[in-house]
Amino acid sequence: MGRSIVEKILHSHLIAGEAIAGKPVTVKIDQTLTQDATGTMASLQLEVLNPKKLKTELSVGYVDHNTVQIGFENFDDHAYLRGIAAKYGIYYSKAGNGICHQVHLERFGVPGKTLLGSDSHTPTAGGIGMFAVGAGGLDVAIAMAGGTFTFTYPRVTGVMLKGRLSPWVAAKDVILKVLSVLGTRGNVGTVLEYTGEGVKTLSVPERATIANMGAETGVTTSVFPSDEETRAFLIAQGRGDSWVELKPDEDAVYSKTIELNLSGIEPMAALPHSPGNVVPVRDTGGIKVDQVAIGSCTNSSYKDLMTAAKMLEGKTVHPDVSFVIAPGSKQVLRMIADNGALSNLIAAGARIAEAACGFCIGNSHAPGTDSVSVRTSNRNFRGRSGTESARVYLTSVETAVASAINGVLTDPRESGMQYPRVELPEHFTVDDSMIVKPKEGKRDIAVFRGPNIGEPPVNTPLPPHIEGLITIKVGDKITTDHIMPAGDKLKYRSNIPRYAEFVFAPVDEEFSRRALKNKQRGVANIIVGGDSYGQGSSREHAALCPMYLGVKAVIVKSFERIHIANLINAGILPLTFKNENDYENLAEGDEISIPRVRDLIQKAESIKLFNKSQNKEIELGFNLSNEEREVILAGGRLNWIRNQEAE
Ligand code: MIC
Ligand code: SF4
Repeated sequence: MGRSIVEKILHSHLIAGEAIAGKPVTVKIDQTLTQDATGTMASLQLEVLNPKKLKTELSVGYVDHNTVQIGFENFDDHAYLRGIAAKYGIYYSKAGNGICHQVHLERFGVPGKTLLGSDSHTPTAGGIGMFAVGAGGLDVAIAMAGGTFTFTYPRVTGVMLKGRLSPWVAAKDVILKVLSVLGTRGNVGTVLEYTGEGVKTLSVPERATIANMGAETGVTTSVFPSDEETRAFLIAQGRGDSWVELKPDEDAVYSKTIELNLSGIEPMAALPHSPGNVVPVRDTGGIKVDQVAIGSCTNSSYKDLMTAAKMLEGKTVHPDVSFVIAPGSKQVLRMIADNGALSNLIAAGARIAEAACGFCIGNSHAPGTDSVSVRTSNRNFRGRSGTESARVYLTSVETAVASAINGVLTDPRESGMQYPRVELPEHFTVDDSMIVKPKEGKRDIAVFRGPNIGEPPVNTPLPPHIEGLITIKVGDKITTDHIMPAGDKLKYRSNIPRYAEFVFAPVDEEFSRRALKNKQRGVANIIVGGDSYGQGSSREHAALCPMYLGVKAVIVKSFERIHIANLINAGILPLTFKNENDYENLAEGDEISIPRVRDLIQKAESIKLFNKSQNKEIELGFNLSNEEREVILAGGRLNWIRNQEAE
């Protein structure tokens, strides 16, 4: 039987486990990436593991999220990260060099290799044919120290592309179309593999846009073939020798196939407040726009910014629109500066932001009260922009620029402009001067630690019984932005007690105080949720901070992949309802007990919860591998590793 690209890469990296969908496998990790928002915690954890030498071929630490630097915290954290990079042999990409995923694609991505990153958009590198997966910081630290990652062997869905995109239709519209088909839930355990004749009509940055935002469907990753386009991209980056061909066997078998005719796709928009709320732009009926923001790891490539610059040549944006552009990398910014496109953008009225995440994570350019913001980023969860009442629409660069000019959400085909075809350059400007290369064998480095750097939190072993309260009950599609908001709180990422004050703040500002009080009284906190709990960001703080507040179990209808792994690593018990209707039989404030929980987890037997307040019994299940059960019993991954070492 023929193999898909995913199977080929995973087979060549398999270390343990059976390559059967749904079973746990351990694979070799060739490369890792971290970014500063998750990287401080990952680094603290790496220090606990304290490897003599990293086991990866390449590890890169990027600074791209926390670059606003209001107060001392960000700069101090950067200095800490730089020290850790030098100490352990990690490449360090300085603030201003660009967004991790864009820079990694440009400078480090290699087809056929595996990449584990402490950021949910790590799959961006699938655009260049990597098997690239997002994970919590601890899993990435473990991959750096041990060179492996354990996860569920995926089902592979083939996305068969036909035809080619029409003028004004972009890669972003392709992934928005995919999101309209797959939605944002029910895709856990799947990988999307793009194949078919249509693939070769898409450049690597376009493929990267599609792979990037595949994260919003909840799939493990998305992978493209490595072909002549990939080769041309690598040659243009001065890295032609990294190229290998990668394609599925003729008789490759997919667990499911989706056909997508690129020629039939039209400009699309994701409406507030979910990337899955996708409609054609022409159906949106002229919504007045207050802000347009171009950038983020989805759409900040050279092609994206050149498209914007060409569309804006000789024009100015609508007087009522605030127009922001954040280039994806120093390379992109230099190239548009050198060829004059930057001047077009400035002349048109663009506010040029740093080559960083910026507006995407809500730590700058927050829109106004009740305003409409059209963005080329990948997430429009309520409040993520930094403004609770703002309505964020996600579109392509073409749609965003047409809207900036008209002041209303505009289908670019209706703009009356000539379509600006942008070709990729034969040579990108290569300048790695903001990437600090680690020196060989230098380990005796004193790492700077500012007052913001805390300790990695450690849990206690799972108790024999859980006696507690339902401290909060939430609904479906709770994102990690709901659990652990970012924006202006981002700077507390390396300080768990402080950051924990904001757990669930967008949903219930009192949660943190309530939970801490319970913890101090020796009462366990339990979270109850609905379907697809933990969507979005990989931030392990959405598990670490609840753990710090004494959350012992999370009971939901279903979990998203990265978040459940983070809960397990933190030693929080992830449970699901055997009968989903029992969701109704738990209310906030209910007193519950889970007798013999430790014994039942040890024996892998199903669990009964007693709702003392309602006098009801509820059956709960869990989907944990043997190792994961051990991790839960030990009170989290760090304890488990210590126990292993002691043995
Ligand atoms: C995001 O887009 O939400 C982030 C910020 O990049 C996160 C990582 C984080 O929370 O630090 C992600 O996507 O994983
Ligand atoms: Fe940065 Fe936004 Fe991409 Fe997250 S989604 S890595 S915040 S640009």
